[in-house]
Amino acid sequence: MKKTAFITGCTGQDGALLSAYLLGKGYYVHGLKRRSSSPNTERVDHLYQATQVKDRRFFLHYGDMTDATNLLRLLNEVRPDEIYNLAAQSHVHVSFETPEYTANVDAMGPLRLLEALRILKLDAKLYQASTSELYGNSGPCPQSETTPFAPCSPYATAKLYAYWITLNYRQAYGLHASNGILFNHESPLRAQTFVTRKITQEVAKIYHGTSDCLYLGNLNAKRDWGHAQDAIEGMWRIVQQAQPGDYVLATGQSHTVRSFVELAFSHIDIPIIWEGEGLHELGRHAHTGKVHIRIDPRYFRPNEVHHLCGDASKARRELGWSPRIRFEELVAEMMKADIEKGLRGACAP
Ligand code: NAP
Ligand code: F7E
Repeated sequence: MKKTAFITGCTGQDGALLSAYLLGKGYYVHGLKRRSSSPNTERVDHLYQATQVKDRRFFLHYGDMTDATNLLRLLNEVRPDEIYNLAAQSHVHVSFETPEYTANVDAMGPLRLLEALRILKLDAKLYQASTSELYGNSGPCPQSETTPFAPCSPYATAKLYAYWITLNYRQAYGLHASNGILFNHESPLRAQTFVTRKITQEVAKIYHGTSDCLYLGNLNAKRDWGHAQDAIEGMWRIVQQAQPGDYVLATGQSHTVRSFVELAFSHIDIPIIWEGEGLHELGRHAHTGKVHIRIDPRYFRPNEVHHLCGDASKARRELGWSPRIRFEELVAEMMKADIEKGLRGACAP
């Protein structure tokens, strides 16, 4: 029998990729979408259209993680086999500006889902989108499932509550509820305010001559950047386990923002040299001397996480999961996609 999945955050990067992945496996997919005055379903519109004619397996429902009765009603109507809670105010920097809202969505939202499961006595497996931000600057790299948490932002603190309440409900009520502790994962669908996509989009604009300078914050932060498609497969594998659990999904390699920038520029044959320090640092075209990167203090955070790099040994061992797409391939794919969008005129600011 075909399985049914309920995906919150289905209009985001991961939600769109997961929807496509599960539809490809023959699932019925029900996604939660927020009411918005401007379009917010662009990442899934093609899936919706492709499944409307003779193979109606993709459904979108209005809802919000701050609305408990809406979630309760939808879960009662859909009665899914699997729930993927991907909805979140997912931007770390923005969470310093909107801490209460972030807590409501990212901490209380998962609680509302868990309560709905308990009240409805739903026998569904739940995936909670936990994050490497839980570790903050807690200690040595690489971080694994046993590394202590020390969240450094309202986002990470809200996600810490979500992590523990998922684990509590598993222990207290026997729910099949699991945490995926995912390190940064990217794709051409990544939102434009995250640093990787911001870089590839701006470098593509420089290539097309519609921009000449990229403004960034901390160039020295290090992240374990994997591909979102690999992350999606890991999420699904976590949910397929006979027993619930908590798993790190990561590549085990980290890179600085600076090296991401250099690699992105290399795709348009611009070698970068760096000059100056701190707010006065800049990146120049090594041959023409033109300045292509400047620092803007607006992009520094009140509290920074300096280095994240994950140890996914448990996922390799128990899930048979390993990342397939290398960092260099990820950057190449994102650059190619943004350059092509620019050619089609979709790269306008
Ligand atoms: P994303 O692109 O920002 O997508 C977030 C999704 O949540 C969007 O569909 C968004 O809807 C929805 N959403 C936001 N607030 C909501 C609310 N109040 N009610 C209902 N839906 C709401 O994030 P992502 O990169 O796909 O990440 C997916 C999940 O994994 C998030 O929980 C994130 O915190 C977590 N995570 C991500 C990474 C990563 O590197 N990508 C790593 C670790 C964990 P709109 O489209 O309407 O904005
Ligand atoms: O920042 C630095 C910034 O916003 C990465 C989310 O998916 O992954 C993501 O959170 C680094 C930080 O991602 C700019 O200071 C420099 O050190 O792309 P980001 P993030 O904060 O790591 C985790 C795992 C999640 O869970 C989150 O949901 O890049 N940085 N200059 C900049 N960052 C941004 N956004 N913009 C800049 O101009």
